[in-house]
Amino acid sequence: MMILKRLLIWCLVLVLWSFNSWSQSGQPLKLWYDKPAANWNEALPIGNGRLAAMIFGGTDKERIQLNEETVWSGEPGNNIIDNVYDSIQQIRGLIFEGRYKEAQDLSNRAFPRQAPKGINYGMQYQPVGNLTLSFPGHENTSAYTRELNISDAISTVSYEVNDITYNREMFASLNSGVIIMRISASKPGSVSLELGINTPQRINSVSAKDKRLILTGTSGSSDNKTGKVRFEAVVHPLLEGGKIVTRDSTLVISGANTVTLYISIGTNYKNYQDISGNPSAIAMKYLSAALPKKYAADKALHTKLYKKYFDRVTLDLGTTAQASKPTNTRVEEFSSTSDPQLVSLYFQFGRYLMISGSQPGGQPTNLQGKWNEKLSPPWDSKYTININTEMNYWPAEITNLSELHQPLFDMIKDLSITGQESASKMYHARGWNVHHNTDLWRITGPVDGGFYGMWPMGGAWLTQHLWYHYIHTGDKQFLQKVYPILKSCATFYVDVLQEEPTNKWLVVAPSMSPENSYQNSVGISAGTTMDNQLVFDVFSNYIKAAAALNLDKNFTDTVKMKLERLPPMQVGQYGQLQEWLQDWDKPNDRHRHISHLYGLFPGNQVSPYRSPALFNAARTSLINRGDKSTGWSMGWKVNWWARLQDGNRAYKLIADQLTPAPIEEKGQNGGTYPNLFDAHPPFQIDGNFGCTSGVAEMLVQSHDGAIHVLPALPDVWANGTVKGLVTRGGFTIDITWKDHKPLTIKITSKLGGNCRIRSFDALTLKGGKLNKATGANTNRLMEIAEIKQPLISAKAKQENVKVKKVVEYDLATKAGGVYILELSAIQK
Ligand code: FUC
Repeated sequence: MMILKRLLIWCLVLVLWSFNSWSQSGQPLKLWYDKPAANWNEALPIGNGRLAAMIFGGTDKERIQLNEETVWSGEPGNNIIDNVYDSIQQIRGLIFEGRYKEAQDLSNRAFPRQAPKGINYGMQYQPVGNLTLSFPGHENTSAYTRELNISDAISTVSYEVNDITYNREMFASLNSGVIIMRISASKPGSVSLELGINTPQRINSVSAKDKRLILTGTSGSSDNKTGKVRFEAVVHPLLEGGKIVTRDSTLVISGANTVTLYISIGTNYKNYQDISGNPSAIAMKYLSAALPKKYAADKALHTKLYKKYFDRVTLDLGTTAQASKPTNTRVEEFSSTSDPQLVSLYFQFGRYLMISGSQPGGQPTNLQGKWNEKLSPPWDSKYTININTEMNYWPAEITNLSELHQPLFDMIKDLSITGQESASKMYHARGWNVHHNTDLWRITGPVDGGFYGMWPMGGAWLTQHLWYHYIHTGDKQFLQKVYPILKSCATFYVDVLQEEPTNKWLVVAPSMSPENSYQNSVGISAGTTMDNQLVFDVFSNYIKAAAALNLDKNFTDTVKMKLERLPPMQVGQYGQLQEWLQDWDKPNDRHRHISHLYGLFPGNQVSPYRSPALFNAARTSLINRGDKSTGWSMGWKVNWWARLQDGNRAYKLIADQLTPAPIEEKGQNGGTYPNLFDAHPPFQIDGNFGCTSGVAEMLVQSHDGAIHVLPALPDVWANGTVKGLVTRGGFTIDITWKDHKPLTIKITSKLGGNCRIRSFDALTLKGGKLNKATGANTNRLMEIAEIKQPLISAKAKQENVKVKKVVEYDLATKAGGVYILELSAIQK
């Protein structure tokens, strides 16, 4: 009896220990399932930036869907329609005369909805194909699990057949640049399978020779462009025991102890204007470098490289029993259970996707990151730069993945060259610009016609990312390198701004508030709020950059003069932040784009402390637009509610995001697929990144002249720890909080300089004295540009939202210094 009692106590201790160990940060974070994927939205993504794959985890039939980031339809070349300057001038005239419908009609004629002859509206990101594996006799299995461990970026499948346990381990190696799968079994000599490869690409060939599978193909053609990206995928199995037989187009392996598959892919793409590469040589280069490496060593190095990024940030919001359930069940049950660990998993999954999808030297993540099975994916899986591409990169700086921002910077550099054609031909302006879409070939002209495409602001928004990188890293060399791009972007707006007739403000015209309309099918306008905010940021950043580098005094003066004449923000009749120059907003407008709130996030032109009227107005606009929408729209809303310091509403949006995605892959109701991919619907990766950024913004913000710790904590996150978030000024922040109050804040200063901390609770400095903040923050990387006083409609009845009182401290830091702040004894 005694022994039984002891045993029971031990069991209890063990259960409690294992349960507790789950809740510690540092435990493996996993997506896992007890069935193979029934469709693509259940398959699991791996990637190393250049290559990407979706793993279905089938037992008798496995499919690995393959992508390579430069397989796009078409060929080099821009898409600028000739002789449109006169039409643009006429459209401007009509807008300023208030003849908006006529302006829209003319714009629709000058820029037709379908690409006119000789022009293209952007190319498609396309798949390479599928690796197929058949395991005869593996139809009926037991003890099945498949998982994606995002702590080490390895995916596994495991099951039993006839008392033999089969394991597959797979990763896209950050080390050797190939995709590797190892198949093993608990009994020697039990691995037998047939390997095949196929592609949906129309031009292709599959062959099996020298114990290798080889797939070659050419990308598709669309609009006026011929598909010219050639690719080659090579699959090379390494066997331990057993034998391999080469058939026509398959490889048959039998009786092996283990099989390790190396998948290497090359294309002829060198850069946006050069496709003279040799796909076969590139595939072979990666393969021959990978093959001699030992599997275990490659895996260890891959994991090490991955962890270098991933481990920089940990988030512990607590764990409940839900965490032990399969991931799809957790998504299904999220609204009816308490599952804070699913939020931290989802947050970290966004970081996983960035590490796996955006590596230095490669392409930036597109609408589907790098994961796409279709020849004609939704919106071509291009770069939509009136929100989606930028959203992909919101987590880059704040979640400590700064180097992975690089592919976006490279694309901006390319666009600053190709965009000179659109600036000069379409607008007779200097500098560069791009409209609302671009692709692998760096097109810069309008896409999808006058209604969607007449938005010459893509460069204005994209270049904000160059600035974010600088103010988070303080990297002057980087600033020097990108300065010409910032200057040339500012030059475009110096040239292109028009004086509007009523207030004589300088505005962009024609343009639009992305994809929204103020009259039936009429969206064309001048001086939309978002445009004004963007130009304000382009000019302000440029002025700060020129000052930091001590350059171009004369041009800076010109930019300053133009900046003075931009329109102020306006509060309209409903107390809303006006979307357009005129008070045209409708309170029942539920459009997914809420572009005029750019100034609230990611911009920093709306603050509860500096501009309370705008803060209230932005809040009213957001309330009017409602919560439920497309995935990316909800992702944006998490960030907005965080900036509005309403943690509960931000959390509500996260919960909306974590509802199961609709079966039908269309419409405007987003959610989450079983594999945690965001549903627009269909799958679109931006919502993943938007939410990841939003969670970080709920915990730390640094856009408003100070580092605000825990600015938007929801009631449900009473206790927690976050480590490794990065703020402007190069400060790394760790926070442990209890009962909604920050217990300790660890600040690591990379660059030195004044660290201004803002908190709802009084703080003390461990081992020193913490001074209350005085005057403006002397840290130039946290400088805020003064906005104009807003204009407020006489009709506006504004609700005055109570903002919680804050305390601010100044801490003089040294580069490399570590500082611990603690909750003041009076607050405990
Ligand atoms: C914009 C959005 C759509 C979609 C597309 C890719 O056009 O309005 O919702 O996200 O981009």
